[in-house]
Amino acid sequence: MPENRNTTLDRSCFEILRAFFPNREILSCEPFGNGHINDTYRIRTGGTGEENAFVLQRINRKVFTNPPALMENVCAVTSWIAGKIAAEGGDVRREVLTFLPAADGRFFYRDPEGEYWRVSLLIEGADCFETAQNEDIFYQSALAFGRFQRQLADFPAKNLCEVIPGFHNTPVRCQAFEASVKRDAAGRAGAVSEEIRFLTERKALSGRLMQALAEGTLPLRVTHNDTKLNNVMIDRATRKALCVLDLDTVMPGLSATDFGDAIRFGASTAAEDEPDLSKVHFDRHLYDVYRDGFIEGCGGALTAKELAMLPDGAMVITYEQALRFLADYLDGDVYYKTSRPGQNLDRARTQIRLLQEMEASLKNGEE
Ligand code: GN1
Ligand code: MG
Repeated sequence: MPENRNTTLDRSCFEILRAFFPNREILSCEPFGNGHINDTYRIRTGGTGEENAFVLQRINRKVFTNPPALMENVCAVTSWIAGKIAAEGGDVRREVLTFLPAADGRFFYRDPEGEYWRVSLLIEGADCFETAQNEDIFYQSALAFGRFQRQLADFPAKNLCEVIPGFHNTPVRCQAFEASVKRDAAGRAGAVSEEIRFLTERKALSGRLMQALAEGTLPLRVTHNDTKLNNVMIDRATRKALCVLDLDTVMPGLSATDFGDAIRFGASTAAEDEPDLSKVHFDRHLYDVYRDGFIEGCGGALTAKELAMLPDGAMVITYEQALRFLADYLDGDVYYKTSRPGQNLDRARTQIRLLQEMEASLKNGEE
């Protein structure tokens, strides 16, 4: 292997790649994308096959404590989706992530330092967007996440491992928030009493989805849990959604939370950490655009109750995210990465503003 072909290629990368490509020449390995959790590289290899470009990722072990179980989830879901795409005559290599086995047949490689690595095919001729440059892109992301629900509607969700237990268990998030208020580890609670009051007054909202799940009126689904716009690849030529990315948080969950997280992030007129609240609004038109795309993508897979509870999903997840951001602010900024003081408080405030406007616009679930 010519280890001097590319200066960005470090030696340890070669060792890892050898586990996946024992017989291929590695031409380049460069940092790729702008994920906040995992380290990602683009690989180009020699070889006669048509596939010579790949994505190599190191799984963040601090966030994901059981990478083999995570990869079992991911591979079970991607192979299930691949089966659906093949049956419908789609392009399996571009419409779902394809992971490669290492030489030992497992879909990850554990290096001598105990780090976990995986390789997938690079989908070329497609882009991810950080913000909805126009509503068509947002609509396309809705179609993609809806389609994800449709393709997995008959997958036995219970077989998946709960990668992060209680991830969208809002009552549990609420308890954690109350504990953070009580602890007041960073001595900040006094200055944010208004925000604490707002969230405390809405405690009843936290149980709305989990209660429906417990009563059996909402079904357990396979959910993506990170349904942000930038986790969908859009085909450069057709401008249509191709493929859903970032499957690390795929777990059993509720369709309403996947819908709600996308709305919380995408149907806002400002960034999640915008300090000037006068710029932050819930964009009802974008909500409608996303809802229509999501329902179309689901292709009839959702029950009437799930459809009726989509607005609750938006409100509950926005509420939950406000709890999480404010709790982290009170804890002294220990979970979310911050690049400036007060960023978590700004984030909590944007979520509160969005929730207020959602309450007015969505009328507690009754549109
Ligand atoms: C985290 O790192 P990122 O942006 O993929 C968080 C999500 C939050 C989001 C808020 C594992 O996701 O739940 O919605 O920040 N992921 C985890 O921006 O906690
Ligand atoms: Mg993510």
